[in-house]
Amino acid sequence: MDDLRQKYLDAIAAAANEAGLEELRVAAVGKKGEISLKMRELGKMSPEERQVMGPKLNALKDEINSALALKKEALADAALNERLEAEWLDVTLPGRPRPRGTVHPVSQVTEEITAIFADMGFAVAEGPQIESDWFNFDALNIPPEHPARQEHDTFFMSRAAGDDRPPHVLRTHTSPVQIRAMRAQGAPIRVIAPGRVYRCDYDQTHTPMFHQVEGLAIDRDISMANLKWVLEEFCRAFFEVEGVELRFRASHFPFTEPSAEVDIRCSWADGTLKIGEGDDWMEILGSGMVHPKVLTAGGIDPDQWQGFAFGMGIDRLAMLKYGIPDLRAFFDSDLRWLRHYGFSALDMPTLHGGLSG
Ligand code: 2NM
Repeated sequence: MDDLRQKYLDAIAAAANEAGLEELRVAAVGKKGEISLKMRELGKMSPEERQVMGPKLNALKDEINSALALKKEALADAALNERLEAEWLDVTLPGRPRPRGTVHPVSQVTEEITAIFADMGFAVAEGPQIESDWFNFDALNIPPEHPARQEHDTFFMSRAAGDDRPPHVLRTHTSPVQIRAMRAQGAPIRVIAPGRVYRCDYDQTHTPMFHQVEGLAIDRDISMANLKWVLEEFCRAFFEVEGVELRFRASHFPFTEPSAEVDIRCSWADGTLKIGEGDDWMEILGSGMVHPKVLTAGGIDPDQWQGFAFGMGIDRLAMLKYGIPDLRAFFDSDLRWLRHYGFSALDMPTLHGGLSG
């Protein structure tokens, strides 16, 4: 009986899985198992023998049964641990792959500018990038022989041979959009016109395509004082600095009278730009009161209405605000540059949520 006991205890200890364990149970204590057969033999024994062997066999059966139960539990534990190990999951991983594209700084800054002026009641106007010379020049008080036509480095579209009409141009500013908005909407009007403009010029600080935003506010009694407040409010919000200071310098544009170029107070300590402090001034935009001839071209009576307009370069504003050194890299489509300077598509600029995250 000791041999039997040792044989089954060793086999149970060595069982690799539940199926093997079940085979052992059948072989030992199943209906026709070795121990069960031995118990059946008790009937043929003498009472004295039975009195000794009965309890021994019962004890052996109990011992084998409890060894089977313990081993079964151990095997179940091991199987569970194996599953837990295999089905391990890092719940801190992102649920979906991150989008790999980014928002271009020019798009980001355009959205920022739009949010600021929308808050002051300006709508966004759009127009064609290929313009007639009338909308791009004549309507803006730039007649054919005006020197500004040459200064604009205009791209001209070609005409079919024998077609003597003046060629269309790639718009050199977004002012033609303002003319179209005035003619479509009349006065009063408050719009900004952001978009692509084109000039045949390429060096460190010029690209043949760049981005401009122009603003226009016409009403009965709009003055330079309103212009000053709107531009100060814009700069405070855009550069996210409370103490902005602007300086208006008399200037000249064909489409405004009087005209002013606007500088912002800044410092250039250690080669880094700080807006709103220091002893330097940096030009950031052009502005003025819309010329009566321009109002007339826009279908608005200059004896009834007046207003201001301004224009600035979006690309340059993006460079200043986000410390981007080289303008030309803006339009190289270099993926490393785009990932470095690009914005998350979820950082939508709003005045309440913070313009730039
Ligand atoms: C500037 C400077 C000054 C301007 C003028 C107009 C329009 F169409 F209303 F007459 N829009 N923008 C303007 C005025 C643009 O850019 C430096």
